[in-house]
Amino acid sequence: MKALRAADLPLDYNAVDILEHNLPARADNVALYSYERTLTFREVAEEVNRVGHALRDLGVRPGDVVGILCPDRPEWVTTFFAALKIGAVALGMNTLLTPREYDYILKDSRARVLLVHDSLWPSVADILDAQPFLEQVIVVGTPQRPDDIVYEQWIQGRPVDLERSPTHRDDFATLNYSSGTTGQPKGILHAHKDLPLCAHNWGLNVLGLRAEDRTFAVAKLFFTFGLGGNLIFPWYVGASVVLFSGPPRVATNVLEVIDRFKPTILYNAPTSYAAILAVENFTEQYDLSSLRLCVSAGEALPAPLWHRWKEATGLDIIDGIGSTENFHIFISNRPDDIRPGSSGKPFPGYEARIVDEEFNDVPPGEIGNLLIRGETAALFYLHQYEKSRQTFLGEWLFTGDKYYVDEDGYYWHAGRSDDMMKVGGIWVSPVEVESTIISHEAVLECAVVGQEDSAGLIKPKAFVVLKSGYAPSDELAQAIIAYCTEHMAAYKRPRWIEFVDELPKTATGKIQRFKLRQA
Ligand code: 3UK
Repeated sequence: MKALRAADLPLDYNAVDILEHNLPARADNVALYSYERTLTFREVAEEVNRVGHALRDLGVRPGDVVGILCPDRPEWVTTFFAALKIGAVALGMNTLLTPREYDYILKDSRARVLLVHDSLWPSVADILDAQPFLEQVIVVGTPQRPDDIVYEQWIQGRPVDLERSPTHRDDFATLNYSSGTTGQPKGILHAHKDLPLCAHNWGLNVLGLRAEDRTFAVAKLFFTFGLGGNLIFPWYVGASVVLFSGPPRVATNVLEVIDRFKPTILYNAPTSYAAILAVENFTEQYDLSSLRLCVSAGEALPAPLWHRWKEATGLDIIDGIGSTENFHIFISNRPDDIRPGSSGKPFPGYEARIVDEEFNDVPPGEIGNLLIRGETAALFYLHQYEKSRQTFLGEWLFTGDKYYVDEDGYYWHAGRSDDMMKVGGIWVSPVEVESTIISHEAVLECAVVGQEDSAGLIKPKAFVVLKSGYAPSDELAQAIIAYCTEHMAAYKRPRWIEFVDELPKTATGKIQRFKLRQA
């Protein structure tokens, strides 16, 4: 399993090649399935060229930013590749943000053109007039203002061939905003080279994607987990993708898409695996037999959940840790080498170190800060000099994750640097406590944060969402605490349990422990 290196790519590489290398050999194969349209590779490539002409006509030049605020639909994909092909930067925007956040991102990114779906119009209507950099809005669907251009008309009659911009492999291709625990979201740019490197080194070498596969991601294309897994990697190997434009939070939506479009690979986040498992008789109601493999990322997948999924579906889940900073996954389990509950091992293309606060390597079994060296790391956070210097440490990237390695070389996530607790002078990972609590029969979801006790010392507190059929009570709280004492070192047990209806989460499904700490 040899890693693809940046130096293996030609200097004048453009990542639109990931789409176009499928022509002519696979031109008439289906590239994209969706409720809206089904498109072959040829049809996608031709529409990409039309959009490319349309963007150039608007004056979009190499290096300019093109915003995409649209559900996962064909127009998302064609605009994305068109931007890359003409040397512009595609900004995939989270569809779940507030007007204030869109205002910040449009200004910070300097986007000159914005593709917006009419369903998302209300979120930007009030902020579009006051944009110093934005020049043109393209609407997918019904136009909202007299000067807005409608996508269909915009591309109509344009030539179906277009010359590639001779981008350098290090030119920027994508921009994504990642929300931190504090402050404004951070703009993260990736170069053309990062896309084939991730596709090759994880999608092909680790996951084992092949041309016969059909992928489906619950994670949307605006998130690099979805973008890589459900567009870039499958097309890199000639496989097809299933796009779903609706809300993925509803587990039955996800099940319906699988039942109807028959993907072979499912990318999902742990929370959503749990939500599917909570749907009664889901394996009888929906046909999941097309699936051969599942992937989990975004947060740690607790071992009990891995086993419950395996028991219910017979399918393995490949858990891997990735980040927007690295574009995608950099430590991963493998189809033939899975340790449930762990993130697996680094694979060719990435190296990992686990270090203490002075950057000395810590011995196996000891928790430290995870550093990653690989050629897909971003170089900086846009307009955030100080945060950039704390994260991008030359060749090494400070992930902000706490990890330890077991005696067999598997990496175990132990929370974020800022979520860790010192309890009685010893590190306690909220993730470990959570995975014990979640294995209790009454618990659907939980989050553990540190809270000061009467002596001002930090102790774990658990926020628990119960499964339907269970009601909050003091008895149940005590039973869960007793269960924890039985199943792990007693000092790690939660001292308090608070029952809640739901946990605060980011748009991408990560539990926001900092919100619980503040509460
Ligand atoms: C956490 C995980 C434990 C971890 C992502 C796959 O999540 C992605 O990107 P983000 O920038 O967040 C990165 C942070 O999320 N995390 C992600 N995966 C795991 N923790 N186990 C995991 N398997 O704290 C990491 O630093 O939103 C995931 C591919 C692309 C991505 N962007």
